[in-house]
Amino acid sequence: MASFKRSDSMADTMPEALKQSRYHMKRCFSRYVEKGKSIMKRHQLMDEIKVVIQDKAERSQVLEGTLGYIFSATQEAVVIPPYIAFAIRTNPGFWEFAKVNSDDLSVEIINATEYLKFKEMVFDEDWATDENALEVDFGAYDFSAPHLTMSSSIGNGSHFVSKFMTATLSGRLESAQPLVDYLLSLEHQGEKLMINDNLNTAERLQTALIIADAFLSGLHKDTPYQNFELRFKEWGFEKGWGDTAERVKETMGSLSEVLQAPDPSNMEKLLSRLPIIFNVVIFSPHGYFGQADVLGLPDTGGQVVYILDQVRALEEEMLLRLKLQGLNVKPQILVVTRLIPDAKGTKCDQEMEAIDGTKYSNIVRVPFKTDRGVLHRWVSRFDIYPYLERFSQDAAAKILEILDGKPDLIIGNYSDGNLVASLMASKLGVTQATIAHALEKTKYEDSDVKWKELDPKYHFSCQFIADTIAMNATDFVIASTYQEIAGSKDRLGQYESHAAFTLPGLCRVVKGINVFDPKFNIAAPGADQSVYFPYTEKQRRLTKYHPEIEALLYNKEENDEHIGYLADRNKPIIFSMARLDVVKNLTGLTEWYGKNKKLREMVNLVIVGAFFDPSKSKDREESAEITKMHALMEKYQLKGQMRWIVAQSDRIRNGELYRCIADTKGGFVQPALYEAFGLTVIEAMNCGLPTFATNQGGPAEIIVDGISGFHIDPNNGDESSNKIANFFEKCRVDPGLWNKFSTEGLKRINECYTWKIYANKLLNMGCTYSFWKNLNKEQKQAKQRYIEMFYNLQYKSLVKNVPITIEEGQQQLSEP
Ligand code: UDP
Ligand code: LCN
Repeated sequence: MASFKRSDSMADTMPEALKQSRYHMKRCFSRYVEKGKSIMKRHQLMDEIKVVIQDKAERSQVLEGTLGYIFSATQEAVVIPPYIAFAIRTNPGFWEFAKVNSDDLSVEIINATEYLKFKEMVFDEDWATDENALEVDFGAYDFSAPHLTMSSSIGNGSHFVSKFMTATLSGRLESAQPLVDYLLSLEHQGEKLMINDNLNTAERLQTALIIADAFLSGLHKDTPYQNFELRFKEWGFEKGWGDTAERVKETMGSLSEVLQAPDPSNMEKLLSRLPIIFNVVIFSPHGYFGQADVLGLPDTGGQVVYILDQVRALEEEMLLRLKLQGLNVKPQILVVTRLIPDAKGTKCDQEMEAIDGTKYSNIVRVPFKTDRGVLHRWVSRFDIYPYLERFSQDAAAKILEILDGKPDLIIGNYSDGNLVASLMASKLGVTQATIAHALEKTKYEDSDVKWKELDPKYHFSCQFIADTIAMNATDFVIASTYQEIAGSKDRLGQYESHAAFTLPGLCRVVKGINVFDPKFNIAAPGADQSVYFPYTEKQRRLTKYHPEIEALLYNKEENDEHIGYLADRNKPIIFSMARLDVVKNLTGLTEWYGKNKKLREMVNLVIVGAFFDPSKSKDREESAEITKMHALMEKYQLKGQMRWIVAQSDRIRNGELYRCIADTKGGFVQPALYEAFGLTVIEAMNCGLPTFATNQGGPAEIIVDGISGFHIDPNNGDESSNKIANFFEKCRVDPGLWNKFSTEGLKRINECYTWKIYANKLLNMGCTYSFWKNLNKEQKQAKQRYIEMFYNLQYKSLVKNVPITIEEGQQQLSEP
């Protein structure tokens, strides 16, 4: 059999491969088309093969070469007898499509658009064959922009952008004029920075830098900028180069290098030192967004924790950079969210709230308004779309008032925040970043093609279009992990799923987003290390909480806060904490534990999440999970070995709770069916808890399996619970093993997952993409016009289908 290289295309190999196993394949393909039109996922295709080729050895032989590779790389297939079209993902971001005739096994290679049309035939034949069905192609505006080409480079965009920039600025000295113009444009509240009009050409700037360098060489390195500020001004230099002679010399050195012969490392260094970002606006509209008593309320979770920690880290880094730039400026960060008059005891009805642990950062709340007035009630993130345009206008006015000018960077969070950020950034001409946390599209199978069925509940048509608009409008995307962008070998990336998709009857997005666009960057969050620190740091331990935590874990009584009890307190505790969504799979973990005798004998189980009365939940899914949890405790008779504690919103105490679990030589388990990133994983690791986390999503990247923790397969409970049990069994004989995993987890965190690393990366990106945007003004403007048209013609009409909440005393208007 011909050997198959990963680089070979399907066009070359598929016909021959089918021919080689013609007898079996003909039977398989007949089975595929037997049931008529459908979409089949990889596992379904494989199941059919198992039925057709029952003999294991024979099956292995058929699947051992090229065919096996094609089937294992197939994400799905669309069946429309007699044809079957395969969507084959050869590598993250690389797709091929092939249409096979089941009668004669002939193969036609098709493109993404043809594949989408074929797929639409399953759902809406008239629309699929309508020549004038709306096609959206964002790629049409990107043809001249540089792109990455290797899967392994995805997510490292800013580094590549520096390379592309150097190419643009290279050559004759005049090619560097865009950089000079950019430097000339830098200012803060009307005060010029870096250079003034005396140095308005690359040549003049280069000469002045040589003179300045000679002058600086004669100064002591610590000489403050003020001592030579006047002389520099005469030469054409303004503030911003540095606080001391040494720093100024270094920054000027980088610029001189770039002017002489641009190289990416000096380019990156120079840009990261420029005074570009003073004020940042961060959008997280949906609320409840607050600092106390909001975790556990619907739709709030990691996103709130992430943003508050992000702000603290960002402000600290901005203060440091401004000092080093020699500027006496107070940076401001505003987190802009929704004001909810019906605040349920939280502070979400307050207009301004200073952010703890910062000097100048605030939460700003702006209410949702409609023609009927202010909306008092909370609305789910799925129903939020009708309020966003008005919100973005009201928020813009408020922000301009507070900042007394435009922000320098606008960051959106989640679909709603990213759309608002896009609207505002394009209106004000400000650099934009987006953060998704979790994109909804991949969470629900076939959510695009089945949008009509799902829309009444989720309004995915609005969401997917809003997401596509924001991804294209933004200057850069901040992802927490590689898999969020481009998935893994087997799993589709969250962004990647927007590369080409279709909403039959509405629009066919033939090029949504390209994961090879250098706008994608990975900057993983951290956990607040003043809250989540190792259990071994005895002096810092918050012993005042110990009696409360002791009662929470061990007292025998059942009350509103905890049910179940731990009879044997000498056993280690395995711990998990999350919102009680189905996807978090806390009930799955409970079931694994219930079933695994050895694990039950070895350790106790403590779960934190939700509350106990299912009828009190606003969320159907949560309510069903609560009921299931009670049933499992009953079924497996877990009382005595398991404690279920209600959601805990005091994060300081939660930090100590993780450490108390570590005191028992226990572990943390994150069993989610899918987790976008998983903050609890890094919180636990920061506290020194050996961690077992899902291999589906972000945690698979955070933990190196068997070194800094363990991966567990949420779809294979027995294997996972045995993996946990085996670890604790080994620890009984070798206590050093527990310490090893505790230490290695911490090491991994400090190397890769801290807010300090994050803030540094984020500010560097802000600077890099602000300049990059400037270099590509025309292309960006053209794309922006296309986005506006899509927004106005498509998105806005979809939003009209989302009902507006009518509150008591408000009149139903004829038009929503
Ligand atoms: N959390 C909490 N109390 C709870 C459940 C969760 O404080 O009862 C916190 C948890 O410590 C973490 C965040 O909520 O900081 C959850 O973030 P994660 O990324 O794990 O999941 P998400 O909820 O965002 O999907
Ligand atoms: C949302 C999620 O689902 C989590 O996986 C993340 O950790 C969290 O946001 C913070 O980004």
